[in-house]
Amino acid sequence: MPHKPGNIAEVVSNFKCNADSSWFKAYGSGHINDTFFLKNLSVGGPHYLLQRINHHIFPRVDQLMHNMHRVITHLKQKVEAAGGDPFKEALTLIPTHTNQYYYQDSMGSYWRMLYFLDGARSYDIVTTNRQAFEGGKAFGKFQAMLADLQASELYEVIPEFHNIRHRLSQLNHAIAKGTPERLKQVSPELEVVRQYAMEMQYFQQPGQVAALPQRVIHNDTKFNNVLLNSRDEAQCVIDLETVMPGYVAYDFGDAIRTIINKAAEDEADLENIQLNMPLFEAYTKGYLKEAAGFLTEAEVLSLIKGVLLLPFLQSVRFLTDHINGDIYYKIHFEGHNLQRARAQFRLFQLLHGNADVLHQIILNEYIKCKGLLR
Ligand code: ADP
Ligand code: GN1
Ligand code: MG
Repeated sequence: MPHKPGNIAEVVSNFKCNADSSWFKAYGSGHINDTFFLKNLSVGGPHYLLQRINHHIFPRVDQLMHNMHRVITHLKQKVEAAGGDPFKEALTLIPTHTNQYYYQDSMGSYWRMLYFLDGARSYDIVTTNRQAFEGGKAFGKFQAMLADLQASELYEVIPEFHNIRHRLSQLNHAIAKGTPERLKQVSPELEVVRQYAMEMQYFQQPGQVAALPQRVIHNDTKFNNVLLNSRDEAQCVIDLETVMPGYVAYDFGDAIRTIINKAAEDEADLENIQLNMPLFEAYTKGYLKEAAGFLTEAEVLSLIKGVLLLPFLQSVRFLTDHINGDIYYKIHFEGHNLQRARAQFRLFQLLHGNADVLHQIILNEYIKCKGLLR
C-alpha cells in the first residue's frame, strides 16, 4: 500500500484540473511509484490519476517528464493520423498552472497527473488468448508508432537499464557488502547466475551490437502496462517513464515474462510456475501482426534471446535488492524480493528448457505475417 499523502489538496490545486481533492484511493500494483485515483468534481467529467514519482529512482524528474511528454505527443499524432481517438488511445498529461508536467510539493515530493481512461483495465495475470493477442498488438503497434522518433530525442533516465553486464556488476557490489545471513540465503540463486551469466550477454556481443538497431522502446512491458477496453481489445499502452533507447527483444521478452507464466511474478509455490504456450503463441501473433513490417531479420532472430534474458535479468535485479536490504522495490513482506527472484529464476529455467519450441513458434508466425510462404 502506498504511503497516503497528507497534502493532496496542495498538490491538486497546482494542476489545471477539476479534481475533487476531498477523496482519493490508492491504485494499481506497481513496485516504484504511488498512484491515486481522483474523481472529477463535475458529473460526467473525466477522472484523474495522480502519481507520486519515486525521485530516488528517477533523480532527474525534469528529464523523465520531458521523455514522457515527447513520446505522448508523438503517439497522439500517429493515433490521430490513423483516424483514432488520441484521448483514448494515448495518455494525456495534465499541466500545472505554470505549464509544467510535474509539480514539486512543499514536502519535496514530485507529482504528475493524467486523465484516467474510463472503462479500460489492466491485468496482472493473462487468462485468455484474446487478451494475449490484443496485448501483443498493443505493444507491437506502440513500437511501430515510435519507429520514426529519434532515440537521441530522449534522455537515458536510468542508464544501462537492461544491460545485463551492468546488472551483474550491481549484483557483485551487493554481494561485496551483503550480510552473511542474506548471502547464505541466496547461495543457490547465485549458482544459477554463475551458470548462465555468459550466455545471457548475447546483446553485448560485438556482432549483435553491430547488427541490432537501437530503437525507442517501452522498457517495462509487463502485461499490466497495457489497458484493454471492456471488450478486451487493445486500447492504450501506459506507464511511459522508462521509454528509452533499447532493443525490441527487451520489450518482447519482458511482456512474455508476464504472459506465459501461469502464476504471479512473485509466486511462492514454484510448482505453480508453468508455461502457457497458447498465450505465448497468441501474444507473438498479435505482436508480429503489427511489428513484422519494420523489424529486421536480425531483430526477429533476437526475440527468443529477449524471452530468456528478461526473466533472468529481473531475477538478478530482485536478488540484488534483497541482498541490499530492499532499497529499490516496494516490498509487502520480509523476503519478498527473494521470493520474486526465485519465481523469476524458475520461469527462466522453464523458458530455457523450451527455447527451441518457442523460437520455432516465433519464426512460424513471422513467416505467416510476411507471407513468405506465398
Ligand atoms: P506503476 O509504475 O506504479 O506501475 P502505472 O502508470 O502503470 O504505474 O499505473 C498503475 C496502474 O494504474 C496501472 O496498472 C493501471 O491499472 C492504472 N492506470 C495507469 N494509468 C492509467 C490511465 N491513464 N487510465 C486508467 N488506468 C490507468
Ligand atoms: C518496476 O513500477 P513497475 O512495477 O511498473 C521496474 C521495472 C521492473 C518491474 C518488475 C523503474 O516496474 O523495471 O520490470 O518493476 N521499474 C523500474 O515487476 O525499475
Ligand atoms: Mg505499471
